[in-house]
Amino acid sequence: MDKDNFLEPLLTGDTETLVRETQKALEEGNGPEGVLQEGLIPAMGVVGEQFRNGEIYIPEVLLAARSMHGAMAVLKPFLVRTAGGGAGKVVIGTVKGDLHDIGKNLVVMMMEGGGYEVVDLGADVAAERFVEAVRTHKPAFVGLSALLTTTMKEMRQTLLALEKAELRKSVRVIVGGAPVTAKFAAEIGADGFAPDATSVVALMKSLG
Ligand code: B1M
Repeated sequence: MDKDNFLEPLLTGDTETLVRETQKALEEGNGPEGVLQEGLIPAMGVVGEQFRNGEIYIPEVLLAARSMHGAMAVLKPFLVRTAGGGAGKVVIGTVKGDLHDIGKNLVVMMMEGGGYEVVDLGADVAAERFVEAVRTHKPAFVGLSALLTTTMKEMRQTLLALEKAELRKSVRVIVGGAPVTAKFAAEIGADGFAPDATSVVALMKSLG
């Protein structure tokens, strides 16, 4: 599979072509996780590089994000095979001040595929909203995503808020997102870190 097949439609926001390329890759026998890891995510990485280098601007990145959502909708039925949520409940969101939700949405799909019932709070979620959701839904896990170095601190705030509400011991908190590391996760006292969506379920199973 060639990531360049996905790059051009991503860069031009051509959702129709991106969806077609995604379907074609599946029809050629590539698994949905392969299409993500070897095609769509590396292509999105190039979008990020071009943005960092000033070759493209926010409107192009927004178009790419919109097209990426279209491609993810094609993959979703293949990733979310297990119904019922028998494995337990998860509350997840992208932390306050952070609007990036593509990676978090992929993580949600993988969790659902792993049999978890997911309460997705969306993006830009304040610590208090996580606390409230834990009170309401009584999940086994809380998942926090951050894509900006400036919003990583909100993960710590969320953990502190859970602690203050005396809910910290009732949940396992897992964190992830491009700038997040295992070291950072340990520093803020999270229970686990997953570098990508495909390793999330294994991490959760290992935490029990
Ligand atoms: Co923004 N952005 N962005 N952006 N954006 C990045 C993150 C950036 C690296 C681009 C760059 O400079 N090269 C940079 C961050 C720099 C930094 O802090 N280190 C950046 C910036 C600077 C910004 C703005 C500040 C730009 C501006 O306004 N000047 C702004 C901030 C807005 C805000 O959030 N307040 C901004 C805005 C945007 C858009 C809105 C235009 C758009 C987001 C649209 C959306 O998500 N709906 C956007 C996008 C698309 C990107 C890039 C290009 C792509 C992100 C993405 O979707 N990647 C990104 C560059 C890049 O990452 N290459 C960039 C694909 C996705 C599948 O990967 O999200 O990493 P990722 O998720 C992975 C893992 O991280 C992990 O699993 C996922 C799947 O494998 N994972 C978890 C994620 N969450 C997890 C949770 C877990 C476990 C694993 O457990 C709970």
